[in-house]
Amino acid sequence: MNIVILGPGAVGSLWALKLQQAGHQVALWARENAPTLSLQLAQGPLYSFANQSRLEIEQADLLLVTVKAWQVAEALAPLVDSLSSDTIIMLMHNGMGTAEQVAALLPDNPLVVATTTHGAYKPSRQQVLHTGLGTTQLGGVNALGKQCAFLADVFDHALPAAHWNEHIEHALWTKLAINCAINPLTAIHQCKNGQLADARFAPMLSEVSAELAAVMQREGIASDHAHLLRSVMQVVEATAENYSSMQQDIYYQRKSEIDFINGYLLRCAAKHHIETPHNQKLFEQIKQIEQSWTTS
Ligand code: KPL
Repeated sequence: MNIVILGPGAVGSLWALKLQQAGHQVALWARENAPTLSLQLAQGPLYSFANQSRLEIEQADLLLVTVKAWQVAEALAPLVDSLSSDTIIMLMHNGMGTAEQVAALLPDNPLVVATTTHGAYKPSRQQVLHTGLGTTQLGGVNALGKQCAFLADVFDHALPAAHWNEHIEHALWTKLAINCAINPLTAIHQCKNGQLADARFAPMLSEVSAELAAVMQREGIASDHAHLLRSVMQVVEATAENYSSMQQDIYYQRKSEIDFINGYLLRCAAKHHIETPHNQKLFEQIKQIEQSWTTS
């Protein structure tokens, strides 16, 4: 396939290398103004990729969007006129709420969303490390996207395991619940994920999960509080030594994904007239931290 990766951060670069090694024609669309960019996996060989090539965009069978949720609409806008309506758009990032934005920008394109638990880290502009084996779930958003189940084989061949999920919104909501609980708390307390196992965080983690379960049920996603809390605690344990992406964003004073994580939950809760004070509190605390950078 002709594949363009929009936003080759850690996860995007990992997929760029793995898809290229699996035999696909892969190009990048990064912010850097350079005709080519090189990437290497750990100490492996350096691979060169075309960058910011309009021709590659016009010929793309798949555009894999791996920028952060808040960057999706802005990053896609300049490419809209060059994209064919046959190009599959695949979104892969934390949080929810961007599929609606992309559907408005590109209403005729097949739209697919993906969620992955692979760990990736980019210690420099060229090098990417695969820090944790995971799984990737893909699923269609619109009618054309739902016909793209073959992509699971493409992704599974490049970096196993990948599965097609007919109910991808279930997987996205479960991931959202995990991110709503872990990300803001680790960012506010500037701690590793594993430290959330401390008893002082138990009431907050439980309340956040209960609010998520209530909103999910109204959104038609089968879920219960105990099951969600278990999923959160499993990730706390499995990623105990990691810093969450929001902890890192706040540490480096970068804009966080809060609007598409707890912020998305708050928008859904408001639609259903459900009170979600604990998610609201976490949302406001992160917003306050972000605002303190511009006012100080
Ligand atoms: O997705 C994550 C993130 O950091 O954004 C978790 C699952 C919390 C792992 O750190």
